[in-house]
Amino acid sequence: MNQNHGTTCNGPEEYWSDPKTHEKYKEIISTTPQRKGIWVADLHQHEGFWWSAYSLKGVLRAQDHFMPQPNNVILSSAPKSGTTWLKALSFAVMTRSHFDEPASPLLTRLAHDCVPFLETEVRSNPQNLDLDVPLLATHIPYTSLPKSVIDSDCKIVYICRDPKDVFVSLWHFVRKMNPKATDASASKDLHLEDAFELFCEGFSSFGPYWDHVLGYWRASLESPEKVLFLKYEDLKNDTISWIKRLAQFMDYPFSSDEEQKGMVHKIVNLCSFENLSSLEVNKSGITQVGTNFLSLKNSSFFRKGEVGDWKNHLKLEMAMRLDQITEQKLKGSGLTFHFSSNA
Ligand code: PAP
Repeated sequence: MNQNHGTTCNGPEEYWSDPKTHEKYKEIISTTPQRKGIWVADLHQHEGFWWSAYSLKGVLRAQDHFMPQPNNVILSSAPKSGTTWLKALSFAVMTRSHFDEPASPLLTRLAHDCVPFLETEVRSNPQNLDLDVPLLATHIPYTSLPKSVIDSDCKIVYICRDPKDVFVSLWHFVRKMNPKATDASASKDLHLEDAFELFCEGFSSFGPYWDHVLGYWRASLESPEKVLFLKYEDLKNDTISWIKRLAQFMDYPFSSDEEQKGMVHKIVNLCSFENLSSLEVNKSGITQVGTNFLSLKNSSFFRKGEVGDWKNHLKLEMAMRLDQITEQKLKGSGLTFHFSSNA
């Protein structure tokens, strides 16, 4: 894969380190409302969402400079909604002709090393792949995406998940983070109840969660040819059908010959939680977020991979409260999560 993943930026690479640009973004960020949220550093409010300063800088940069290629497919999600899985599946679909020669890069690389984020540098393997795969990922809410993406022909695949499972996944994840930056501190003592309040209030990285989901939901209704909207639970329930739909949407449809030869099943198995979480790279590798912001064990992206693990963490009244918020926020949108709090 080449360094740009089939993607170009409008301007020299130096914009990342240009002192004037750096100062401009620092200035914008310093004027935003700032508070504690579910993250290792304070969150900043910008365009209706809460971001870490690191992500916000990346978003501002992307808004100013990112130019997609028409064949780019952008995999979008709020954190802990199924990003890693969607990256693996989409990458496997697009690179299936390379599976046996030698073997899929997914066997030796974290999915985040195969599909880069638009706004942040998250990687454990500094070597680029020599396959040119036009995939990118982002956690940026729809309304804050670079205008160049909205105006382009590139497609967007969005994945969302039951907010109760997102919250539980996020709480576990943040507690495992090991920040190196001086303005950050570890969250291993963050109590579930405190984190729950913050999540309900929308004070989570890229939150409020519901606003993130609704932005893409509305876009998928307006432009179904541009935005494919997926739910983690549907993907779990019927992975085969949804992979076929995903492949079709990305313009990489399976031929009947491929289907007969079991290619779809091969991809499902390759990208299954059981398989990916058992690979050495995902058990023992370390990922860096930014050059010196924080480090994470690759295994922290693979915890349980189940629907409904919230039942092992949330009291019934907490689950009911989150469901009520979800119902209220999504009211009238046509989007529903059919997940009973006492199921
Ligand atoms: P990210 O936004 O930080 O990249 P993301 O991949 O969206 O995280 O979410 C991680 C969740 O996806 C974890 O859920 P859990 O905490 O409830 O277990 C992780 O286990 C789950 N996950 C990772 N890979 C897979 C997979 N192949 N199949 C199903 N779920 C997966």
